[in-house]
Amino acid sequence: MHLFSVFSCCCVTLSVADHYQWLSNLTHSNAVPSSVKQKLVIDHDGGADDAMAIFMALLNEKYYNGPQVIALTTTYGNVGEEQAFNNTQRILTVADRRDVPIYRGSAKALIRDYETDYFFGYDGLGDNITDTFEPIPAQKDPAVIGLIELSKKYSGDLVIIALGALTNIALAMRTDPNFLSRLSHLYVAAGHIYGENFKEAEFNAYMDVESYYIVAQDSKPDKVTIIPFSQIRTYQSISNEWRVDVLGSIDTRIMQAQNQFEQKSLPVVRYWSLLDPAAMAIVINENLIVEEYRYSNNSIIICGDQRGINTNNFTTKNEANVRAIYKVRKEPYKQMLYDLFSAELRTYN
Ligand SMILES: *[C@@H]1O[C@H](CO)[C@@H](O)[C@H](O)[C@H]1NC(C)=O
Ligand SMILES: *[C@@H]1O[C@H](CO)[C@@H](O)[C@H](O)[C@H]1NC(C)=O
Ligand SMILES: *[C@@H]1O[C@H](CO)[C@@H](O)[C@H](O)[C@H]1NC(C)=O
Ligand SMILES: *[C@@H]1O[C@H](CO)[C@@H](O)[C@H](O)[C@H]1NC(C)=O
Ligand SMILES: *[C@@H]1O[C@H](CO)[C@@H](O)[C@H](O)[C@H]1NC(C)=O
Ligand SMILES: [Ca+2]
Repeated sequence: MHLFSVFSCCCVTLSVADHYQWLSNLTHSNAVPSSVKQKLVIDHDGGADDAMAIFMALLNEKYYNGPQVIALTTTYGNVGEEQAFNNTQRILTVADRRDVPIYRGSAKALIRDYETDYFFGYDGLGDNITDTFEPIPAQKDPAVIGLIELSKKYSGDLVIIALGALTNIALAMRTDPNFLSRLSHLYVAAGHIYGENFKEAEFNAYMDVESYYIVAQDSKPDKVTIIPFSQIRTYQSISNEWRVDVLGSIDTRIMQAQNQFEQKSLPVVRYWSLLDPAAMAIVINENLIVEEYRYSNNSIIICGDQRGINTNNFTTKNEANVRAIYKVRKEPYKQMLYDLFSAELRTYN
């Protein structure tokens, strides 16, 4: 789906990790108990998959007493940052949550930019040109400052989920060395676990390779969970029919909008396997969705023709920098999606 040009530069040499060596395969985690005290910030790149993840978080807050969504921060990837900002306003308008603050983030990678993929249409939301939105002004502070300030205000209670290029997160980590330690948890939806079927760079990781590298370097296994797209595609590949006929038939304004947002991408896939909603499902109820995680010495290759490929040396917690989601459950995920998107119908019946 994505073609990448070879880029070589002045780099340190990184070894490719031995991918399937692991010492510990503990199942279940209770590292991140869901709590009403928790606050959630979603850093996203404005695609239809981001829209679905945002809707899930807002519905979970409203109908299941889930963490309060206290801000959305914008990055680039599926579309440019300005379009992501516009899309954020549309998404919040559809959800009737125009009160959620928007912080605008970086529009470019730290070092090298790549073309957006337009997988969800030129505007990232299915190219329905008749759609309009009432503007929501952005916060004065840029996303990096917003993230750092919110981590202070809600010290110990803030969960951040990153759904696009990692520039904002890397900048926040390097701007304030205590940023990560104040978070409750950081979930990073990016990268692959390298393997037979996943030999290419993953899109979000590739959009800012240096930022991924920084985030991995500064991570701690208690604080950072990586959600590799390879694992979602392997374990949560859902039939297009289910997405269209079952989930898509839920008769709410939000699902109708979501169907429109995916109108460019749905017809071209047989299986529906989107990273962002799958990652949000893990944030919402990790114990329901995650079957297995592994500690990993996780990084990314910066140089040469393997640029953007992740390294995952599975190891003990002591030697790991992240916890990587390894296996996820499909049926509870589908049930969660169905429950969330139909919650408002049940409430009024
Ligand atoms: C993986 O990590 C272990 C433990 O630190 C180390 O002994 C081994 O050399 C690493 N393998 C690779 C390929 O980096
Ligand atoms: C670890 O993996 C092995 C091999 O797949 C399996 O037999 C064992 O039950 C697993 N242990 C745990 C705690 O999941
Ligand atoms: C974003 O919305 C503004 C205001 O409607 C518009 O002027 C601008 O062209 C839009 N940007 C993009 C990239 O569509
Ligand atoms: C575009 O949006 C309008 C207004 O929301 C809607 O009525 C129309 O059905 C949409 N068009 C398509 C092709 O989805
Ligand atoms: C982690 O991997 C990097 C290469 O990606 C290697 O330099 C480092 O020694 C590894 N650390 C451990 C603890 O395995
Ligand atoms: Ca995304």
